[in-house]
Amino acid sequence: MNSLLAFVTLALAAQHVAAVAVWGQCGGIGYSGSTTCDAGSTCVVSNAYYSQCLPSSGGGGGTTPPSTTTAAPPTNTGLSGLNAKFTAKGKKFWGSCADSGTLNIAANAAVLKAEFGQVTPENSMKWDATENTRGQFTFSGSDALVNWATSNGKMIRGHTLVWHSQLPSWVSAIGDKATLTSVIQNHITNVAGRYKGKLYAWDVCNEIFNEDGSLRSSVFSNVLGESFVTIAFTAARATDGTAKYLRLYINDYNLDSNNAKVQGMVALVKRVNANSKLIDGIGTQMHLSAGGAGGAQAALTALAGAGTEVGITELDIAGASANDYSTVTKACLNTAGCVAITSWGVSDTNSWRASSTPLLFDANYKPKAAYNAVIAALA
Ligand code: 9MR
Repeated sequence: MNSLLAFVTLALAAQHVAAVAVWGQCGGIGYSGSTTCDAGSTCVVSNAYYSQCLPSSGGGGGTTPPSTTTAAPPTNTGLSGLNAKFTAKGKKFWGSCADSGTLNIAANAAVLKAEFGQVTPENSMKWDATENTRGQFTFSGSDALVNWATSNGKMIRGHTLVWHSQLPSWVSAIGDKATLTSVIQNHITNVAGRYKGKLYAWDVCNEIFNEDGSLRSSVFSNVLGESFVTIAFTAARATDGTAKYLRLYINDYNLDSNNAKVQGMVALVKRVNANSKLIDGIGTQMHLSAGGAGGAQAALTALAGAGTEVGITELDIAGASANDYSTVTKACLNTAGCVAITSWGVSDTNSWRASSTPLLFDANYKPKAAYNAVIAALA
């Protein structure tokens, strides 16, 4: 079928998409389904990325939403609607990492549904999870995350395509440019391709810098030099090239003040984008130590100077002081280029650094003082 015929066929098919049932998605950036709701319900915009068929006033469509919708915050639990308050300030979402293990904890899922607008797979989209053996792809964990997010109206940040860690040894053993180039391209084509049209962003490259701003030694930089960045971003763009909303990110840690690593990041993004704009966003993970938020504003301002959007992608703060969380929240609010925040988990009990209790919710999934400080900063 030639492309014109394919387009016409698709357009005709789109005209015959059935109306959306009450509580279903009916619009939003990246959504391609029907925008017509069943009788008795109306398509209402939740945010730029999600519209939902809600019962029209006066009846129809049932009385209670299924548990898979973006429910209003439960009452009497101390919850205030974190994501709703953050998006009301013009930001895209306040998200959290997740995966099957945490999605299957009912209390955790309830908080995610009520309070967060986006999920990032904590581990399930990494190279060791998706292509542990060359050419054999496994998507069980990542499909579960994507299906949960889609049915609950949450945006998704893909994490991550090219990273030196959680990388199978067969990739690390590659020694020639041609093989490594095609292995990177094949990995990205398959993994990003599977979720085409469904993700808000991809962390295409993760943690590629040393602390002094130079390129970290890895199989990617050792074999290909800096060109692996362009190879990876070009492959990701080609995989999902028509999705105008898809943001391709470069992501790293210790970008927490205007330091040498920030400078190296900004310089690389400008260098790569000087040829053609491949990199849409810089992710600063922000795994902070206690009292470590003081440089956040300077870091965000410097990163935004690269000319891309900036996201705080893995926020957690040892001790979770109200002051630190408030400082980070205000720094993002105060930086036009800072578009979103993702917490690296909901409850301390499931955190990769649980012993430092760095998150907004305690081991009982109850909001902490840090949560209240964030809500106060969003007032
Ligand atoms: O939170 C993730 C943890 O479950 C894994 O064991 C770990 C393995 O490397 O990765 C953690 O997530 C990391 C993220 O993918 C990249 N930035 C640092 C995060 C914390 O280590």
